[in-house]
This record gives sequence, C-alpha cells and structure tokens, in this order.
Amino acid sequence: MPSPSRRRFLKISAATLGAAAAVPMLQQATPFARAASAGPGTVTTIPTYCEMCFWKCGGIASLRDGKLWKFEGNPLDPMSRGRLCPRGTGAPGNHIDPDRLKRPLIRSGERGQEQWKSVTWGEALDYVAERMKKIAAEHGPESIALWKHGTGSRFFEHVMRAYGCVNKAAPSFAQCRGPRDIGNLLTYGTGLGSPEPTDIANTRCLVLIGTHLGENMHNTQVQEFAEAIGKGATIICVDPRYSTAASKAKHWLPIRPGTDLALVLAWLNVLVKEGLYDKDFVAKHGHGFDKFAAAIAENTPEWAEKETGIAAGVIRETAREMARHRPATLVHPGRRVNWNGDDAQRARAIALLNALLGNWGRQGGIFLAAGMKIAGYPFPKYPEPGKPKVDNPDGRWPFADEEVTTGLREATITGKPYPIKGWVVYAANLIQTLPNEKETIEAIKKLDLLVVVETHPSEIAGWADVVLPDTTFLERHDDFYVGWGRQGWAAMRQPVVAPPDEQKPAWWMAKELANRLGVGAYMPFKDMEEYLAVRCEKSGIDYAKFKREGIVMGPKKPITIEEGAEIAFDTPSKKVEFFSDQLAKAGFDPVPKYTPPEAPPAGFYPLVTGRSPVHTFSRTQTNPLLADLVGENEVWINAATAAKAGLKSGQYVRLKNEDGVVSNRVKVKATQRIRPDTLYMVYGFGHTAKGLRRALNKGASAAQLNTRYKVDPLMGGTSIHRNFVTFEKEA
Ligand SMILES: Nc1nc2c(c(=O)[nH]1)N[C@H]1C(S)=C(S)[C@@H](COP(=O)(O)OP(=O)(O)OC[C@H]3O[C@@H](n4cnc5c(=O)[nH]c(N)nc54)[C@H](O)[C@@H]3O)O[C@H]1N2
Ligand SMILES: Nc1nc2c(c(=O)[nH]1)N[C@H]1C(S)=C(S)[C@@H](COP(=O)(O)OP(=O)(O)OC[C@H]3O[C@@H](n4cnc5c(=O)[nH]c(N)nc54)[C@H](O)[C@@H]3O)O[C@H]1N2
Ligand code: SF4
Ligand SMILES: [Mo]
Repeated sequence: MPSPSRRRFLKISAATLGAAAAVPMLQQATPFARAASAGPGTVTTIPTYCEMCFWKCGGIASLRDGKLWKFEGNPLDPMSRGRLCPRGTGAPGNHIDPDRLKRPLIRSGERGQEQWKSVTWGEALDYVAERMKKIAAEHGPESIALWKHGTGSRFFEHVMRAYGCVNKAAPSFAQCRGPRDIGNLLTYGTGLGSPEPTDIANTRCLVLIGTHLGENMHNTQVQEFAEAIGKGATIICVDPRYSTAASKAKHWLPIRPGTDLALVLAWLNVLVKEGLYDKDFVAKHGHGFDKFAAAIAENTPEWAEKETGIAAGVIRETAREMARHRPATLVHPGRRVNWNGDDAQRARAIALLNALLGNWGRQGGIFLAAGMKIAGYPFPKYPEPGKPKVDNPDGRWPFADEEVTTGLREATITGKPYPIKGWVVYAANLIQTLPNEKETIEAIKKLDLLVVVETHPSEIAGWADVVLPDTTFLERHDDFYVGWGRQGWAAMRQPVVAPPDEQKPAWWMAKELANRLGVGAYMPFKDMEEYLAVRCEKSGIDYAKFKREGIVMGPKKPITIEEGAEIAFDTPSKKVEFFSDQLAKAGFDPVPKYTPPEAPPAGFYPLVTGRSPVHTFSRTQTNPLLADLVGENEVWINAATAAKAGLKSGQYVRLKNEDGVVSNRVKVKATQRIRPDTLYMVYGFGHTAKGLRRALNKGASAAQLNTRYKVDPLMGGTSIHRNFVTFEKEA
C-alpha cells in the first residue's frame, strides 16, 4: 500500500501519476534482502545511486531470475527517502534501450555524417592515444579539453589532468546554476551548489520564481514541496505559465517573461519602505544597507506593474505575506536560471530578498548544510599546469568561479590565446545544450580530434571521430557520491547488471587510456572495488556494509540557529552584502538594477522552456519506458493567441525564429494556462541524430532555435530565453 505521503507526492503532477502506473510496479521490496524468494522467480536486490539526473538519489535495483526487474528508492537515502521520481523508476529502460551504442566506433565518412566502422576497444583506444600524443607534441597537452557532466567523467578528468590537460567546461554550470551560485556568492560569500540547502519541508511560505517543482522533478524538493503543501504553507508562484507548482499556489503571478528583476526589486522596496524586514538580522549581519535602500527607493510596485504586468496591489500583498511568515519564508533560489543573460544580478536580488526575510540558517529558510568526509585515494600529484586555461581570458567574466563554456568554444574557434585541437566529451550533448549550434559546429571543424564518450548515438556523437560506448549507471561502478544536506552522507554506485554488448565503464576506459599515454601511475588500482575499498579503509568505513546498504551517514550537527548553529559570512566585509563594493570596483551595479527586455518583432513571441516531468534534458527521449509516457513535446500557446492565428490544439506547426531557423514540426497545445504574449515548450525533444530511432524528429528542439544569446557580464552564463519565434502552419 502506498503511504499517504507517497500518494500526495504522486498527485503533484498528472504526468507523474501516469509514470508510476506504467512502469512495472512497485511492490514493497524488502530492502537489502539480497536473494529473497518472490513468487516464481528469485529476486536479488542491489543498492546503487541513480544518475538519470544529477540529484543522485539512492536506489535499490531488483533482479528477478538474474534479469533487471525494477529500480526503487533506498529508504536509507536522504535524497530519495525511499521513493524515486518517474525518471529514476524508468532507469531499467536505459539498460534495455535498443538505440544504445554497442561497440566502439571510428568515423568512416565526413564529420557529422554519422558514418562509422566498428572497431575493437584496443583499436579505438590506440587511435585516441595516438591523436592525443600528436596534439600534445605539436601544441602541448593544454590544447586538449574536456567537456563533462556527471559522476562518470571523474576518471577522465583525473587522467587528462595527469597528462597536463587543464581546459574543461560543463554546460551544467554556465548554462544552468552558475548565475545563481554567483549571485549568492557575491551576497553571502557562498554559492548554494547541489543539493540546495533549502528547508522546503518546514517553510510557512514558499516563493517560486520560475522554479517549476513538480515538473522539475528534483526528487527531495518535490517530496518536501508536497509536505509543505500538506502542512498548509502559502505558495507564491511567479511564472508566465500556469505550471504544476502554480496550481498549488495561493498567488499565481503570471509575469511578463524577462521582467522578474523588476518584481523582486519592488518586493525589496515594499519590505524596506513598510519596515517589514528583519531589522535584527540586517543590523547584525548587513553591509551597506542604507546605500542599498537608497538604490531601490524608486522601484515601487507601481513602477514594477508597468514592467511585469503584475498589479501593484498584488505585489504589495505578496510582499506582506512573505513578511508575515518570516523567517520561515523561503524564496527558492532557482536552479536553471540562465534566462536573459543578466541572470546573476537577478539571482543576487533574490538572495537579498531572502536576506531581508532573515531566513539564513533558519528553520523553513536556508539551512547550513552538513557534509561528511571520505578520505581520497593516494594519487601522485598532478604536474604543474603548463599554460593558463583559455575559457576566461584576462578575467573577462570577473566573477566566473567555474569554466565558461562559450569561452572554451570561442577559443577553439579563434585559436586564441592558444589553439585547442582536441575535445573529449563525456555525457554532454553539446549540440543540444550550448546556445547557437552553428558556433559549436564551427569549433568542432577546427579540431584534430573529437572523442565522445556516450551511451547513445546522440547529436554530438554524430560529429565525433571516435565514439566510446559507455555503460549505463546500472551497469558500472563509479566514485562515491559524498553529499551534503541536513546531515552528510555518502552513496555507493555499483553494477547491478552486465552491459548488454561491448560497452565499458568510464573508469576502465580512463585507466586503459592512462596506460597508453604513459600516466598509468595515476590509475594504480586493479579495479574500482579496490579503489573504493582503499578509500573506505582509510576512513574507517565498513566497505562490506556500505556495499550491502548503499548509504553511509555522516555526523549530525546543528544546521539552524534554532538548533544552536552559528552563522558567518565569507564575503570581503564578512557580512551579507546589501551593497557590493567588489561589484562597484569591477564596474558593475553594486545593487541590482533592472533593464527591460527587448521587445519582440511584430508577430513574434518569446519562447521560454522548462522540463518534462518524465524526461531529463535531451538524454532520455529514446528510453522505451519514458518515451511511452511522453513521446514528443508540445508548444503551449494561449488559447486566444491560437484562435487569432487560426491554430487548434493537436495541430502541427513549425516554429521559426528571427534568424530564419525553422524547427521540426511540433504539436500545438492551445491553453488558458499561459500568457497571450508568451510561448512555452519543454526542452530536449526534436532530435536530429539518425541513430536515436525512437526520438528522431519527434517534437521540436528549443536549443536549435536558440541562435541569439547574451552572455552574463559577471560570470559568462548564456541566455536561453532570448529568442523570439513565430509559427508556420503545416500543410
Ligand atoms: N536550450 C537549452 N539548453 C540547455 C538547457 C535548456 O533548458 N535549454 N538546460 C541547461 C541545463 S540546466 C543543463 S544542466 C545542461 C545539461 O547539459 P549536458 O551537460 O550537455 O547534459 P545532458 O543533456 O544531460 O547530456 C547528456 C548526454 O549524455 C549522454 N549520457 C546519458 N547517460 C550517460 C552515461 O551514463 N554515460 C555517458 N558517457 N553518457 C551518458 C546522453 O545520451 C546525452 O547525449 O544543459 C543546459 N542547456
Ligand atoms: N523532470 C526533470 N526534472 C529536472 C530536470 C530534467 O531534465 N527533467 N533537470 C534538472 C536540472 S539540471 C535543472 S537545472 C532544473 C531546472 O528546473 P527549474 O530551475 O525549476 O526551472 P527552469 O527550467 O529555470 O524554469 C522553468 C520554468 O520557468 C518558467 N519561466 C520561463 N521564463 C520565465 C520568466 O521570465 N520568469 C519566470 N518567473 N518564470 C519563467 C517556465 O514557464 C517554467 O515553468 O530541473 C532539474 N529537474
Ligand atoms: S531526481 Fe529522479 S532521475 Fe534524478 S536522481 Fe533522483 S530518482 Fe534519479
Ligand atoms: Mo541544470
């Protein structure tokens, strides 16, 4: 029987409900019964952590008669708390997906033609090592860069660093949470990282600005969101679209896209003018409050109404509502915040709103995450970098604290400050995840070597010289996931089933490559079991028990002021920076300032994006279990806008952007649930790679339409919502 809270969780989204019903269900398995009898077959269970997305929930896989049967939550894991999201539950679909890469491939046709010959692992790795050595000899090892996402990239990064490769980048920073972390870093002296230390479960008032929990299925947050709703928390949801989260809200603010900073400034203005903010917190921990208050004095609700389309009265009322519940009011800091190209300042304004509510280190606000330590493996030291990284020349983006993706791409195109001649891409589908596909292809054409480590013949794999077929996460060991949260913990990734064909785990590829590159000393262990066991032994952790249970908990410590925690801020002033001297010194606005978004040309609309609750980015569309639930995306058009254009729900259109790029055909969803001046589509569909048979030409790709982009001047993130599109009717 599902528990009441499980039912509540599933109710959050209709699509989620469908998922739970369709994926082979979900009897209560006894955790850790490694070979219990269940009806006709023998059932074996093995814990591991999920990588269907990067929340990394702990799960338990069950095998029936040796065959992968199902994947469920591990009750010991603080992320899943025993329940997975639909994508995690659908993980067995990745294992059985007939579209997977099966063996190593070397290109036989022109780049981008997706023509291959199958080769042995020895041939593929020899080829990669030879080419890498040639690039290193001609330009230095710094001229080979790594693109990465996820745990599996760990040993590629390690071996490449050992070989002297210093350049790397990840769309999961610069196209995702980067601006948010920088906005918080500038304000509090710390980014928020992942998982965000948000006490959603205990909040009395949750403000979601674009964060679409329930469609964004970050598991723990969705569960806590349901808990907060159950306990009667007030939800304020700001979204041009009536999202799943909006349907749970007391206040839905259907904002004009790109104007959120005006709304947040007006909220700050009301809290200050009406004296509703946490004066003790500001007096004790605030820096530059008076200058801040002066800077936002003109940002009244009446001013913001004209920008945002949200009535001044509603702005005042919602500000007062937030103040009523403080400090247990939480303005969610957001996750993928790359919307307009000036996002770090919006993220900073949100950080300042949380500061006025005094929720730092408070129950129902932002807690002080507790971590744990597991000793590292005793590797030799890396060589000193021979050259500086290329992605952020002369500190062009002075507050970028991770690598700038478009900076690395640009250096590859221009050859400046020095040539980049090789890319190794681990689990990042750059054609779908960087803005402006043309520039990505232009950069690829400058390369002497493109290696793509993939599970699928993705768009980026289509451009590779060598494709190395990775195992899926259910088939491999990876490094531990050492997480932080209400309590620190670590999770174990271990193989549950054998890979179906010749796929190999990334650590094995990295080890073989290390031997061929002459840096084998950096991968001295026989296999991952040996590596993991050494780390456990050095940390006093019982490896056998860890393997059995999948999770080890770290020490407890107070995480809120209520529990006795102390707060401190690692900014230059050692305080919360309402006014930022470091921004002023670098020539930026010391207090966030609003610039109105560009207006669309006549007949065009801003296209904004989000997530399908049953898919992850562009990586799950061929998964047979998940594709069954949602096989293509739809473009949301306001019903009145659709009627005016003569469009009906279910009809196909193509979207055309202002640069003349035309999408694949996509179904119209005519609905009242979106503003008349905005279009919405979930991102990740519209695949063009021929090998992705189940997903090919299903729905439209938002990335393909993302040709114009603005780069955040503080940290180098790129806008994803700055393209305007119009429709072309399908015959
Ligand atoms: N237009 C647009 N662009 C975006 C976004 C958007 O919403 N719209 N979102 C941004 C965000 S928030 C993020 S985090 C980034 C993510 O962008 P990326 O870091 O590029 O990641 P994914 O889309 O997850 O790339 C996944 C690729 O990894 C492969 N893969 C899956 N599992 C494995 C595995 O186990 N091993 C290996 N080797 N490969 C695997 C998949 O087949 C897929 O081709 O994209 C950003 N880019
Ligand atoms: N199911 C599922 N869950 C996921 C992922 C996934 O791929 N699939 N990916 C994970 C990752 S890596 C990330 S980064 C997160 C991303 O998830 P979030 O950080 O929650 O969301 P975003 O994609 O930034 O924003 C999407 C929402 O913002 C609204 N929106 C668009 N423009 C505007 C605007 O101008 N103002 C306001 N206020 N709202 C706007 C959209 O209508 C949509 O509801 O999701 C995570 N969770
Ligand atoms: S949120 Fe879902 S897909 Fe992501 S790790 Fe957890 S169960 Fe897996
Ligand atoms: Mo992301």
